[in-house]
Amino acid sequence: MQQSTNNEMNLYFAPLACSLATRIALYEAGADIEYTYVDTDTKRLKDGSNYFEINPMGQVPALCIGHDTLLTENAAILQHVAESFPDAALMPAAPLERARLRQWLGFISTELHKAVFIPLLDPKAAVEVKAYSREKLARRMDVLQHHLTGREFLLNDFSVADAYLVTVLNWGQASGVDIGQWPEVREYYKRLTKRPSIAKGIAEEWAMYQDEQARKAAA
Ligand SMILES: N[C@@H](CCC(=O)N[C@@H](CS)C(=O)NCC(=O)O)C(=O)O
Repeated sequence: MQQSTNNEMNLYFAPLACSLATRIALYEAGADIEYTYVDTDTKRLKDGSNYFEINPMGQVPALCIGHDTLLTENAAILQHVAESFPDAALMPAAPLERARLRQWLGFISTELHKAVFIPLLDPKAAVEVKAYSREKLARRMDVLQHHLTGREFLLNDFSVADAYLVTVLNWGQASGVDIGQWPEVREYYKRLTKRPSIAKGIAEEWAMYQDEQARKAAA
């Protein structure tokens, strides 16, 4: 059931990219919105239009709100979704707990997503860049391992930060990161991927990802 009157949203996404976090948050909220596929290699939509004309960074996620408002940056989009669908309780209410949510969104975005996983995933990243990211990986995963010990979620309850973290941990295999080295992190990931919103989002985007790969291989 949709829990907000704000139903004029369109999420620009790429399969299994960081935009999956927003999809999970929207599924948690029961939001009925549009989803538009972006080929992040060619920066084209399915109808051939140039995505740079929509988002000059050419990145996903981007959330179109109404007809002419574009919100970018996963951390901002996730907080906007949480605030637009308050009944889903995707972010805490108390100021300090909200600050903790932002702390984790910042950590996931800058310390994990951009500093570690993107260079490891990017076939164009130089060997030295990958080595730098690998060197940064252990301390960041150790911090997660320590924090997640004895906890179900990053905060007291499920939040958009969990949607983002599970999205990034989902890149473990593709990036050559064995998250099994951090058992609490692995258990957290395994537990969260059973959550219905996450299982559905990953299954749908995995199928789209395979289609995309097959299409590109055939081209
Ligand atoms: N700072 C952006 C980064 C988003 C980002 O890195 N998106 C990736 C997919 S996970 C992307 O669109 N990559 C294509 C590109 O950078 O050209 C955010 O946090 O939302």
